[in-house]
Amino acid sequence: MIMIVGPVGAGKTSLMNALNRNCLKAEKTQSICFTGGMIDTPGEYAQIPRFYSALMVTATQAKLVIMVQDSTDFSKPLPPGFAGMFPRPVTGVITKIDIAGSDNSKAQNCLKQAGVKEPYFSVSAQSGAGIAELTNYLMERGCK
Ligand SMILES: Nc1nc2c(ncn2[C@@H]2O[C@H](COP(=O)(O)OP(=O)(O)OP(=O)(O)O)[C@@H](O)[C@H]2O)c(=O)[nH]1
Ligand SMILES: [Mg+2]
Repeated sequence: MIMIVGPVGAGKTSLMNALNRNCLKAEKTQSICFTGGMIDTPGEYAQIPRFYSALMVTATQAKLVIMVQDSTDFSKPLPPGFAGMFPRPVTGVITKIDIAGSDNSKAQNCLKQAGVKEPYFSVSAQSGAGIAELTNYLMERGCK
């Protein structure tokens, strides 16, 4: 089981759908949701400290946490050291690399600030870029 966390609109549900080879269009996630071997979380849970404890408790049901950073929107930064709060290994995923103006190195910096260790995976749920590499990594760790 994998849990996906990150700010509102960062592309968590779209990433989950891409990993599940599901071409549904993502709707806004309203609550913590277990589907297809993954735990999708609403962005508010990563942005509002009142919700952190719910994320931490839910993470105990996952083997690995994916922390998502949008490469086109830096207006909702992850808190410094955020990854260190999770009781599970955290993998960084940079989303929306298909969009013009996407800034991969800035996104890497944000993940670093949030305490996420490399390697980072850069993906597009839209074009499918990077999804196979991330899937292999998750499979090697027995998470998929
Ligand atoms: N071009 C492009 N758009 C993307 C990509 N991933 C997500 N989006 C778009 O970004 C918007 C937000 O995506 P979601 O997957 O709903 O984001 P989320 O992180 O699940 O958001 P919450 O559920 O609100 O926390 C949607 O309009 C998606 O279509 C991508 O890789 N490329
Ligand atoms: Mg969502």
